[in-house]
Amino acid sequence: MNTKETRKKIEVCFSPYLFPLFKEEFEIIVVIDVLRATSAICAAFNNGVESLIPVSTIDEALEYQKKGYLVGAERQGKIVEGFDFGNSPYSYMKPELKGKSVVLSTTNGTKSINIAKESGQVVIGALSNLDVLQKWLSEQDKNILCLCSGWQNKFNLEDTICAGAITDYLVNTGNFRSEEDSSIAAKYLFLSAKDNILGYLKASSHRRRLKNLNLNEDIKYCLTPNLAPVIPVLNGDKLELVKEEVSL
Ligand code: 3SL
Repeated sequence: MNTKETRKKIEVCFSPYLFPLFKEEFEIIVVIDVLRATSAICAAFNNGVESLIPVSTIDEALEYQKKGYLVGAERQGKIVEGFDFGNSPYSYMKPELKGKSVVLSTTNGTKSINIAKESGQVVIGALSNLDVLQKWLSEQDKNILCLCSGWQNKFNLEDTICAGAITDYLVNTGNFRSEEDSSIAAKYLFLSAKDNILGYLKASSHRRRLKNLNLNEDIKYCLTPNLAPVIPVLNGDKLELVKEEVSL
C-alpha cells in the first residue's frame, strides 16, 4: 500500500461540460457511456473487431464511408439513415465484423472520447468491461479521471454508477485517493445500486428514452457487468485493445 503522499488520484467528472475543470491533472481518462456507446465499443472488440475509429460528427462519418469503411452512426438513439448500423451492442457482434476496422459516431460517447484525447490516455469504460478494466487501472500507477459522457452535457445515473464502481475499487486497493465530492457521490451511488443496477435505473432518463425506442434488450446487455472483458485504448485516432494480458 502507498503512503498518503504517493497515492494516485481517482476522480469523477459528471459531464463533458465540466471536463475543462479537471483536464490538466490526469494521465488516464476513462470515457464512460454505458447506454450505449462504450458498451457497443466493448462488444465490438469482444467480437474480434481489429480497431474502431470514434468520430464526433456525421460529416466525418460520411468521409470514412466514402473511403469504404463500415460505419455506425446514431443520433437521439436512432440509426442515422444511410449508415451500416447504429449504436446497438448487438450490431457489433456480427461475425462479418471480425478483424475489421469500423467507424462510429454517437450523440455523446464518441464526442467525449474526442474531447478527452488531448488531455491524457483514453481508455474505454463500461459495466460490460468493469472487472478487467479496474484490475488494469489498478496496475497503472497514474492519476485517473472517469469522464461520464452523460446526455447532451447533462448528468446521468448509469455513467456515474459505473464511475463510482471504478472509484470504489481503486480506493479500496489503498493506492488511490479521491478528494472531489463528485467522486464521493459517484461511489455512494454505486454502493446503493450495485445489487440491482437494472432495477435501480428503472426510472432513469436514458433508460426511459431507449425503452420508448423498444431497445430493452440493449438496456439489459449494457447494464449487465462483465459481458465483454476487453480494454480498448485510443492510439492516435483509433481504438485498439491494450497489448498486455490482464489476469483477474
Ligand atoms: O450518446 C451516445 O453516445 C449514445 O450512446 C446514445 S444511445 O444510447 O445510442 O441513444
